[in-house]
Amino acid sequence: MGKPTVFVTRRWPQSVEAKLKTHFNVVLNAEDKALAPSTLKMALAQSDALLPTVTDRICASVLDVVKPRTQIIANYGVGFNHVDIDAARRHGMIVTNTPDVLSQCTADLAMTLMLMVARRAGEGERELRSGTWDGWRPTHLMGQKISGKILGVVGFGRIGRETAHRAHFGFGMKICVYNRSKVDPSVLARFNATQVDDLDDLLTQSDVVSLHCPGGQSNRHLINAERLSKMKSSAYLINTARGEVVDEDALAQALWFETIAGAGLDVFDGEPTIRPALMNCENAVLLPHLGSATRETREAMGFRVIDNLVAFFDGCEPADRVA
Ligand code: 8YV
Repeated sequence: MGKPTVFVTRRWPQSVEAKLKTHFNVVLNAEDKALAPSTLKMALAQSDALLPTVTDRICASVLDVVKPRTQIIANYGVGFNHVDIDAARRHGMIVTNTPDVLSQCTADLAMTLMLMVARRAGEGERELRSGTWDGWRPTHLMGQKISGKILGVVGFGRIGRETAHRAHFGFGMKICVYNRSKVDPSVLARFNATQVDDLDDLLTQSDVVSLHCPGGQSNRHLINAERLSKMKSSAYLINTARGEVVDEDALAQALWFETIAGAGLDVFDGEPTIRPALMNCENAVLLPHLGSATRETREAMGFRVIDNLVAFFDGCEPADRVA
């Protein structure tokens, strides 16, 4: 039997593409632009595996191919809310993701956003680059201290825990956790964390709220106008999870009227299009989905996809099967 054909929807780090080619016939997207649904359908009809990213909407209508050749959708990324899992199952395809390898870097970015927004780093950089900084003064761009404050972590999976670790051991923050299921007390004890059963309890007491739950329908607008109104006026919201978890119109209102102090966002509903209302908020730090964007992590994500594919085509269960 010849090598399986795998269709890669975006360019990957060179070393990963090279390794991929040693195992498979690889079809690359030379232009590295997000693909049209018709191209994704063609890929499903002609390739043994589809290797998508967050920029590909693998919805029911894309998966509805008369004779799909694809048996495995091996996602490059931990979040897979852009893949319709039920539809993939119906078409007899399995789905894998890339957990673990991006937890540390995504947590680092949550800390980056937390510090940038609380210390007004984005505002300061914009001021300096625009040539309007007129020198040091005691009241210039005063922000808030992060050390010793209360961090509310929403979703206590791998990335939430890595963020808690950095915040607690690096910045002496007290950790409050909200999670769908009960977290093992020994895990909470590692960070001296407390778990609350009601999200509102976390929102009312936290100085920083950091989102680490999955996207998808069940968490859509988890943070809405009502929930934002529970936050302290001095508090910050950090989102490195998925844009849809936050009602961004409500968030823009809260930022504009300063009912919360600021937000640090790495992900957006409908990205890469950003709501003008958010763009206009000086108290928001906005990054272009950089959570896992280090060479080490992006390579590790690719190698993890390869491990899943090799296992699958060898007739074994891939380690990171999610459906
Ligand atoms: C990825 C992410 O870079 O893995 C995820 O879920 O959000 C990002 O860090 C992106 O999703 C790749 O598909």
